[in-house]
Amino acid sequence: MVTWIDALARTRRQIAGALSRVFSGRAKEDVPFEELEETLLRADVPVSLATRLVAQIEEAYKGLRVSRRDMLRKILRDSLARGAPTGPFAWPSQPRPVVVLVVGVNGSGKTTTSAKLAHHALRAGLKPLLGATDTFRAAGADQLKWWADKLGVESVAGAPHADAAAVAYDALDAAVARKADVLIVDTAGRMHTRQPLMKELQKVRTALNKRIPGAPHETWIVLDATLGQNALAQARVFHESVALTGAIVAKLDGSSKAGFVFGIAQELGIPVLFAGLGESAESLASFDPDEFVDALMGAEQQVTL
Ligand SMILES: Nc1nc2c(ncn2[C@@H]2O[C@H](COP(=O)(O)OP(=O)(O)OP(=O)(O)O)[C@@H](O)[C@H]2O)c(=O)[nH]1
Ligand SMILES: [Mg+2]
Repeated sequence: MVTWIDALARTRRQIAGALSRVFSGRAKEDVPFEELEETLLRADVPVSLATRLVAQIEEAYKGLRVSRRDMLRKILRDSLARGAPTGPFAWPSQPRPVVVLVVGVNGSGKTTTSAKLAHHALRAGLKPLLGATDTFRAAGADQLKWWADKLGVESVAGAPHADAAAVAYDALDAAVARKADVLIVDTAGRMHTRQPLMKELQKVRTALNKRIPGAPHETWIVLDATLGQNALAQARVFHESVALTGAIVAKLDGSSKAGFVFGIAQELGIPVLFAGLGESAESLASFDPDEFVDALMGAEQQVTL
């Protein structure tokens, strides 16, 4: 199991040097504030947050040296707090089934994440069902089916080029008939700039809502962390079309731009619920702002070395 410390190693390496100089400087004149700002931006921390951080650290330089690290940690931590759930994600006890629509661009990690969510539900003692509405590519359904078999979970998939909305409807029908607690609906991810995808997602939502009013109860976007800020721009487009209720950051383990996570809550106002820290079914971690910030800043000795 990959840990937060491992997963954030690449981003941490980017900012460690600058942080170390900021924490160890004796006088304000010794501190490379500009370098700090540049480094934060390179790690895809949003501009507004980086600017505020540097200004506050400059201000705090008048105070005790020991407080700088805590102050930085607090600012970063607070900026993640907006709309964030308190504590690890727990599946709601109502309604049954809970319907989760998983969306995102090509290759962002939707299918893998859908499988990880099914595994998470299984571990919580629930019965998940996976719906494969990616009928655009034959391999899309096969990949989800492979995961379903591996996890011992039931799945419903459509024939290649079948209507995605009809498959979603059938999957929810099956989830009700088989008394599933959670239905996870994986979707196709062609380019977000192409209108057909947004139209298709809207049709999928309408079909789910037709079968159970109120469904889907959650619409989660899977963002590829290696894309950094670019993933945020994509999320905005989805948010306008399908009203996202949460974000999952996939591939955090391969990213050196994890600072973009700060922008999700700030700019989209949706909570980050999970992070993918690896490729296995177990590698989905409930998003923990404290662990995230601590892993980003590193332990004291790691940064000041
Ligand atoms: N290291 C790592 N790899 C991941 C993670 N999540 C997904 N991947 C990998 O990313 C690649 C793409 O994942 P998919 O789940 O197929 O992405 P998708 O969004 O379903 O792709 P399309 O259906 O083609 O749009 C696969 O090789 C996954 O194993 C993660 O958290 N960490
Ligand atoms: Mg897929």
